[in-house]
Amino acid sequence: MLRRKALAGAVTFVVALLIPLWAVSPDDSPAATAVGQPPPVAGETAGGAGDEHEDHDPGDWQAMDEAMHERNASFPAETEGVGGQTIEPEVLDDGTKRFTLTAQETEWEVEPGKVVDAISYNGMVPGPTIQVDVGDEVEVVLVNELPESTVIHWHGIPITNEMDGVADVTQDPVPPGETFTYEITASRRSVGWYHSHHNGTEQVPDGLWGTFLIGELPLPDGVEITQEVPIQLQDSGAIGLSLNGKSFPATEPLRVDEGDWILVHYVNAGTMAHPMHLHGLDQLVIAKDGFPLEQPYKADTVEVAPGERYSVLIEATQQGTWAFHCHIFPHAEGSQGMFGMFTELIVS
Ligand SMILES: [Cu+2]
Repeated sequence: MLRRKALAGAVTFVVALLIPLWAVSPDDSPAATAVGQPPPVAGETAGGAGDEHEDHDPGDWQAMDEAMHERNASFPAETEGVGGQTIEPEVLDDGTKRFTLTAQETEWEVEPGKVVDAISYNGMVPGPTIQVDVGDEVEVVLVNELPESTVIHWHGIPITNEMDGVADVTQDPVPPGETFTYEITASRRSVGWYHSHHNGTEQVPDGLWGTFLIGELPLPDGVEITQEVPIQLQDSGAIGLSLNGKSFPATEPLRVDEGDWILVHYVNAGTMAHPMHLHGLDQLVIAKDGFPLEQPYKADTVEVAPGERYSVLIEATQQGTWAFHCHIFPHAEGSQGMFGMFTELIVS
């Protein structure tokens, strides 16, 4: 059903890595670290993009190049945990597909040595990817093992009002230790997502979101895809600047063969827009928020605002290792090398 070769299956290798030297402060409230910050270079103080120029020591260019090279060469670095894994439903006697999402506190390794106090569905960030067919009856059982209340909202998914999952608007919050069952009729194709709608400023960027796909997008004549890959963007909270819950060098590269077409769904679960730029290969935008475009268009940079989804086809027309990143440089590349929202598309 899922037209995706699991990226988790891609061959990765462990490379010795400089343990990041910035301190992780699990006690910091997410509100206090509203925007994920790039890691500092060894020997420098932590700081955002605005500090880069002042921090730069032009006399030390060889050390800088060496440190950058070491960091960049460690990609793709191995970490504990893979987010967004496709979850299999329990199929009830009447054919209803039942999924269980357990909200829980989770230690999540965003990049090597950086383990944060996240919250998750089923122990992974992003939460499990749910994929069903058009016409399916779906139940999602929320089990709240958090020390605070929560709910789940179904963003871009056909829903009745009482199942919309907004605390104090359509339902009471689900307290710690309680469960709530959402009933969803998958009546139309969707490229959707789900997320907490209770204390959203903290719960969502700390880990409570995931992708929800219904059916398949129509593709242009003659196009067959070999992979369907959500790329879920985050920039804040415990998780910080990341793609699919990991920061470079722990982001997952996309590996394709020359001539392949792949379908990428950007899902922005963060708090700011991210212009997603792919080097060398065109992005053909075919759907916005799961709605197919009457006139698909090509772009090399696709800006994805919070809450939005863009679905893009990429044809691997040229071999090589292509940089693939958010084009806000303070989200992806600094004096320490690549970080945060940076990965590679490798065509062989
Ligand atoms: Cu960005």
